[in-house]
Amino acid sequence: MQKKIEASELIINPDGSIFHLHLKPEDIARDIILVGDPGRVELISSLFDSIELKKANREFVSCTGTYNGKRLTVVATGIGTDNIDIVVNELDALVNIDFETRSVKPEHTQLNFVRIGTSGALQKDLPVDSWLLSEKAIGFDGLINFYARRNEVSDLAFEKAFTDALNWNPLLTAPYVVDAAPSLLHKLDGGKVVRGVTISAPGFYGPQGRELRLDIADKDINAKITGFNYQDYRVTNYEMECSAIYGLSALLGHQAATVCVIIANRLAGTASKDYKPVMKQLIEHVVKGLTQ
Ligand code: R1P
Repeated sequence: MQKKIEASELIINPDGSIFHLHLKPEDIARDIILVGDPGRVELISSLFDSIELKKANREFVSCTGTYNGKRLTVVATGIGTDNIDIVVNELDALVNIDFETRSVKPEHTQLNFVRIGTSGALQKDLPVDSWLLSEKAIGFDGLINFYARRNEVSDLAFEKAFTDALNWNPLLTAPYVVDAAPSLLHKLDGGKVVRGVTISAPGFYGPQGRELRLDIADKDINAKITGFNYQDYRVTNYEMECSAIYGLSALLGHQAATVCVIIANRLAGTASKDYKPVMKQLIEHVVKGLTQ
């Protein structure tokens, strides 16, 4: 007999939907596209053959429909790994917890998560408007460190090589290194896609080495990251959600991948004037890859 999850731990709204996402168990597909920007949900769902439902609460805007006859759900996460903790745990609960008995279902349902985002490049040869598929993610955010079995889903040798090479500042959270699902990477290859290793930072400015009016603690951190190599890997880009999606998916038994449009190159000092047309092309590439 599975233990009952109390009302304080899993909050279900009066209409039977889950606390933040306002979605019910029957509302979501097994293939789920995650985007940061709520406006991107409209762009993706405009490609659907049919729309089944739209829901919104705070920044969590969702739409379920079909593309080429296959059911897909799009969910806007807003910015940051703290939001990913909410989104991935609630989507998992919708399929793997029985809302009537408030217990974990005996049969596990696996979800496929593909994040489509925007990102800044840390290598010279990744120009603005290129597409970056994250084989691995390095979490500067610390989210996965709160969960048991953290070491089981992390690349501990990579973590050690990285923290040694950067002479890691002990005041910062210990970074974790987690992998994408190979089957999803395979589906998303092709087109302009380049594979790489992505850092998810817990902020846009200081945590990604940007200085406006505030100096950062380690002025060499981005140069050290760009020059870091481990086996055949190099670190390619910064964004703010990928690590938590990979880490939670691995812990919960789901598949995940992230592909981003590079909208800034931090070495060249350049930024895209209008990344929206390239984002539309990337979205078409992803929905085709996911539904083939
Ligand atoms: C910062 O501007 C936001 O853009 C990137 C970062 O990860 C962060 O969420 O992703 P999205 O374009 O998905 O929002």
